[in-house]
Order: sequence, then C-alpha cells, then structure tokens
Amino acid sequence: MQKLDIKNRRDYISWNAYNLFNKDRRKYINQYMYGMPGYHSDAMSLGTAIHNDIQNGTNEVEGVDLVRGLIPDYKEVEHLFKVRIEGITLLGYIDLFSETKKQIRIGEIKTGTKLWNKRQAENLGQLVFYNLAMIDKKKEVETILYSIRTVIGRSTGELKIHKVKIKRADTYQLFADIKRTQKEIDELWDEAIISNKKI
Ligand SMILES: [Mn+2]
Repeated sequence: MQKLDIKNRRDYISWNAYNLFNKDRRKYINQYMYGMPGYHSDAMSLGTAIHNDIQNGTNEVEGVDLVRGLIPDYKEVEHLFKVRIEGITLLGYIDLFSETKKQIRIGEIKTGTKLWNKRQAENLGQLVFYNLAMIDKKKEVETILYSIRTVIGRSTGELKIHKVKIKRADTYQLFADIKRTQKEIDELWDEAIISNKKI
C-alpha cells in the first residue's frame, strides 16, 4: 500500500483532475493523492503518438499524413496555461493554439475508433474548461475539435472537424462546479493529513 504523499498536493486544478474527482472519487484519491499510476492502454499510446505527429509534423503513425493537411496551422502546440480566477488556479495544455490581439484559436485533437459527432463535441467539458481559462483575456475564442478515426495501430485518414460554440452560461456553470470541486479536494487533503498523523 502506497503512502499518502503531501508532495502530490497541487495548488491548481486541471480538467483531468476535475473530471476524475467527480466521476470516480476512489480513482482520484489513488492517482492524485497516493500517486498511483493511472489507466493506460494501447489506444491511449496510439493517441499520444498521433498527437505528437500532428503537433511536430512527423509521420510515426501510419495514415497521419492523410489528415495532417486538413488541419490548419497553429502557432503553438501543447500551450500551457496557468490562470488564477477568484482564487482558483486552472492549469492545462492545449493541443493546438494561436493568439492574436483580438482572437484566440483553440484546437483539440481526439483520436478513437469512432468519429465524434457534433453533439459529443459540444458536450465536451474540456473545451468549456479551456474557454473559461481564457475568459480574462476578453478576446473572441474559436474552439475546434479535430476527431481522427483510428484502427489498431494506425490512422484511417478519416477526420471530422467540429467548430464548437461555447456558451457563456456553460462557462459560468463549469466555474461554479470547479469551485465546489476545489473546496472538496482541499477538505479531503486536510482530513487525510490529520488522520494520517494519528496513525
Ligand atoms: Mn487531445
């Protein structure tokens, strides 16, 4: 049994942490508090490799060349943000990112054996999270999801592009949920530290 490690306590919240905390509390505790490894699969490794190919212009994965030309250029890849809003720090890495004086362009790459449809793209909270992180910049934000279909070990060359309109109300709702989540995470840590000392 691994020990609870205070070094795992973070001063920020990511989309993955927020999502896992609300979906599976036990897994959150294991991964984010006890530092146990998360779930991994071949599909996830393939997804990572495809992300790398798109972001770096390489061709490690078969079939990536078929979709690359359909994805527009962005100025940055793996764009890191660490943004503080009302005492909560949001952190993330955006797959594809460009920023000008007036506009921000966010591109999120998704891979999988099924292409994403419009409704799925619109319901992806991760995109709302990214928009929330950009809120203080007061710029127009264009958010696009690039869904790349894969089969075992390669890209099929099929790509679906969804331009997603993020509603301001959804952004505020997510922030309210994040504030509640951060509070619960803080309470969990505080309790864990106290009870651990007693043992
Ligand atoms: Mn991605």
